[in-house]
Amino acid sequence: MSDTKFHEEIDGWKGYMEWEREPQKKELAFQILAQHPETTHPPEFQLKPLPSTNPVFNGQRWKNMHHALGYPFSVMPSASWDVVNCEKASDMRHVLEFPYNGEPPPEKLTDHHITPNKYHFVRNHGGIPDINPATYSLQIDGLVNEPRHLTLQKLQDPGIFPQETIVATLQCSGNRRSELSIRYPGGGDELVNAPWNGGAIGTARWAGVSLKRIIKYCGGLKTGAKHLELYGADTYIKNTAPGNYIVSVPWNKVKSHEVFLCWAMNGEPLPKIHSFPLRAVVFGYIGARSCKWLYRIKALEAPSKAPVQREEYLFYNNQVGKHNGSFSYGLSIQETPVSSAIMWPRDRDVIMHEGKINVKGWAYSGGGRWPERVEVSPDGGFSWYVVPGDRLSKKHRHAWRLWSIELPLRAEAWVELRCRCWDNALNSQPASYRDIWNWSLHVQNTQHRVIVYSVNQQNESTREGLKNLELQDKPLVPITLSVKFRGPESIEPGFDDPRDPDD
Ligand SMILES: Nc1nc2c(c(=O)[nH]1)N[C@H]1C(S)=C(S)[C@@H](COP(=O)(O)O)O[C@H]1N2
Ligand SMILES: [Mo]
Repeated sequence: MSDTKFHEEIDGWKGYMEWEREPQKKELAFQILAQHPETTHPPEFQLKPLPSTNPVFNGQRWKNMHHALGYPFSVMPSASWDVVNCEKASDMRHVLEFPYNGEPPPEKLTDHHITPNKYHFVRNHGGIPDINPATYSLQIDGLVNEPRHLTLQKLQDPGIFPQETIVATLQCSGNRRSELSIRYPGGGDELVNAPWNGGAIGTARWAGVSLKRIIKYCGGLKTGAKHLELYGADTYIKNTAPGNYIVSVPWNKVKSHEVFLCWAMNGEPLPKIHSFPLRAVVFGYIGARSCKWLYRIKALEAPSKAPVQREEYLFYNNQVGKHNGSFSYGLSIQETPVSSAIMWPRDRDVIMHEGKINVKGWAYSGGGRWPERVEVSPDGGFSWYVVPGDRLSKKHRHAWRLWSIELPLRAEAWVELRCRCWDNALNSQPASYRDIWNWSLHVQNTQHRVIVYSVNQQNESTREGLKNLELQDKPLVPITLSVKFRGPESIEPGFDDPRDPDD
């Protein structure tokens, strides 16, 4: 390793590279990556249907970039994969192997009001830092009256900071993106790297301290400070330029005790992949603001100018794309709009039933609003059935509600099931995908559709037909399998006439 160009900053912090204070280092990395044209190869997925492999994508482009930089970056792809295999359930749907992105299988997601840690989705932009808690410290600087370094021990001292727990949902702004991208594709880094289904959402009981108290401990903010910039220790390589993962949150949000710094998730220390030993959790905002591997907080007058804050997570008007856009055309996405999704049944399922089917899903609204009503339609949105109150999980200010319903279903056909949520401010979800379409395919919250083939055994002919298939030992599923209709004996009198007009 004598030719190592990059050195980790702190002993015991594997995978932490400081870029923001080291412009020369940043320039060097940029030069190396620019000389490796293979690192800028187009991503694996554009307009084609997603492959059914797991991992769906392996992130070769990102791996190449890490290998090109040499140690310690070169070992991160495999180290990251080791952490995944150790901390996540084996049936996770690995959307991207590196940087790791994964979501649980849909039917597992709605099994628990509090998502088990091993099934909580993961959205990473880089490798997974491995930080020694004994040498952990959080720097607080910028426009605070008394800048400080706080050790984990200090942060966890209940004599200094009261500890709090809260049930809160995290959702990636790209959740449900794949429904949109298969109909109306868009651009943006995340489309190609995170084709999420409806599983980039999870709920945990977080334990930690309110960031407001920490800022107070630092003597409060100086006049003019309005935003807090959050620095993540991981390296995010954006278009061959490496940087730390940096976002910001408005002081207003912090002031109302809606930003916690957390060290525990469901009564356990944070898993490495979810940011051991400490992370920010910003309630009701898109997941992107909940900075992981947090090592620095800087008070600023204006929102962060770092690329993740200023150039990503922007909601453009329908007319804007890379051919005519600029970052200033986009609204910065903060609070997440009301959404819901059907997790069971699955799209294209064939369902045999007796006039009712069990439908299950989640509903969530950001900004401190909560699902007040969930409705499900068996007919593409003509009629809606209300999920009974006792089939909705508990209400929290900042968390989802899981729901289920015995949905009346008369049809003998392909039907489109839909769901929609009304939050407590009576916001609901748009019906049309184009209403929500935005260049980077964020916050896709249309009424969720699932298409199923309904086989209604309340109908006599259906019952008879199924019995007949059974006698012949022929399966109904897959319905594309060629099986003859019932034989000539099923032709009723009058029907063997020619069906042409007589004259
Ligand atoms: N340091 C850092 N923080 C980060 C990210 C990241 O890549 N690096 N990803 C963000 C995004 S986009 C989301 S959706 C959430 C995901 O949190 P989780 O992986 O713990 O579910 O973390 C956010 N915080
Ligand atoms: Mo995200």
